[in-house]
Amino acid sequence: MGLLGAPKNIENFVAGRFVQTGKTFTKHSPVDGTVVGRVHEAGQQLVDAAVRAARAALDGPWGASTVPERAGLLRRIADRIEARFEDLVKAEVADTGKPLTQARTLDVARAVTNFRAFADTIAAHGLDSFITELPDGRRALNYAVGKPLGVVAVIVPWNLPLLLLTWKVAPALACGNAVVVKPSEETPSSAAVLAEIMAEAGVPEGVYNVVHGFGPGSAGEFLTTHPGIDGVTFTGESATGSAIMRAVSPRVRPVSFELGGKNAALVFADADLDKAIDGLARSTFTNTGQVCLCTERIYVERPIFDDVVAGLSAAAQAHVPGHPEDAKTTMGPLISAGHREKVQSYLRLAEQEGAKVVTGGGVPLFGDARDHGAWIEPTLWTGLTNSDRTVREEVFGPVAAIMPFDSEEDAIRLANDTDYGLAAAVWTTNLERGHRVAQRMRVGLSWVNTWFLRDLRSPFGGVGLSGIGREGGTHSLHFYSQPTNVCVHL
Ligand code: NAD
Ligand code: 6OH
Repeated sequence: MGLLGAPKNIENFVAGRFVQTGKTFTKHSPVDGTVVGRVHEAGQQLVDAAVRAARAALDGPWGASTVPERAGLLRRIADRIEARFEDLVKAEVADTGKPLTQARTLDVARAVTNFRAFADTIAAHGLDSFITELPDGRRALNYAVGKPLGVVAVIVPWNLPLLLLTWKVAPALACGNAVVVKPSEETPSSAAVLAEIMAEAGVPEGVYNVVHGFGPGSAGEFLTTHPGIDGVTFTGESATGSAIMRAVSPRVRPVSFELGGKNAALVFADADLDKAIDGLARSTFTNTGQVCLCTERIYVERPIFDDVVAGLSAAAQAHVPGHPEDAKTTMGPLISAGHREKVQSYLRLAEQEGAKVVTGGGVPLFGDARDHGAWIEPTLWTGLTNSDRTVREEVFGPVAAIMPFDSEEDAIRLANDTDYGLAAAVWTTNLERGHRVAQRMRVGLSWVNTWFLRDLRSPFGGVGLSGIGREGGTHSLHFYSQPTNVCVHL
């Protein structure tokens, strides 16, 4: 028996129908290693069928759909997600082991918001028009018409599976595209439940397709190398982004990449210490540190260094690892045994690099079935510097290195000394400093005295190894639609 029910058959969804294949792989729960489901892996032919179904949908009535029709459809999808809320929560929790409370308040709640937010965005969106007046007296009216990008490949990771999938599918459908989604092999379930919801909401067949599988030699590669796709929107590791870029480069397709991070927090001596520690605890440990926005580098002004280390380590120790259904649980496992191997390799590396382990550093033992899961202790290090690999490479777990700084310039230099550039958080009660430092962060998103407070209209994305492009609000519309300019002589 799986964590939240009997193991499921997790099928592909192509042209409005669920499709089994001859080849399955097994998805295990990271809570206790039990089997969650058997996933039907899509081969080249099924991926091809999905891309063709998407193209056929664009060539049919969906291609002529109006903005009000699509905004209405997105709202119906949001309503149906609310109606099937607990099914999605169960799917997400079965795959990830995250606490039920988090799946309810963050993951599935955001899926609803994503569809409503992009219904509002598309309904309110107008493109520029202007009169051209040339020196020779000619005049013309220029206006742009938004067309869908076309067949969009949506490739998403396992950390916030439904949240990140809907963050891309909602604007893609708002703009009139048809999508072929490739969920992570670690989290196939919620995309399959969403397929049922799409059908219930009246999404035309072929507009939302799901193909399951892995990256190289599997559905991910078949999709990104398929000549029928018009663009790829991808969230995942930077190295995978690089591989996808190579895959689409022969046909010069646009990409939108939300990639890895090694995000910094800067804590100034004038910060409200309780609020800062509370915020740092959230930014380091939320979702077991598996959020692209999580903090893994914490720079603290020297006079308050010991206080921050003590406060944050108390917060780490207060975490309750446990069963997702237990209301007392505050931290779930890592996504898989394989990912825990990676995180543990950094726990070993940190010690080789001379880190002092302030708290954590090991694997919790439960004395029950959970010892077959992928659990890890929240871990904090001191004694590391920016030249250590542990401080330069993304771990993607509930870990952070805490390091001192002596001046504002010093803090900015240390925070910006990274190949990544997704997010930063500045903790200070000095208003001018907050703005000044936040603006100098080489990142896509800076927070002042908060973290992961997201307005879906704001631009989201990174610089450097953290990605290409921005999504969010009208920024998403720029990727998922292609303006056609019309110039009319007057
Ligand atoms: P991943 O790159 O291993 O996998 C992501 C997706 O890509 C999966 O669906 C996978 O099957 C697929 N994939 C892998 N290789 C592929 C290939 N060659 N061609 C096509 N598809 C391929 O990432 P992950 O381990 O699932 O997720 C964790 C990573 O995601 C971390 O690096 C994290 O920082 C990043 N992430 C970034 C953001 C962001 O918004 N910047 C958000 C969440 C996660
Ligand atoms: C990455 O792991 C989290 C991304 C969050 C969002 O894209 C969002 O919508 O807030």
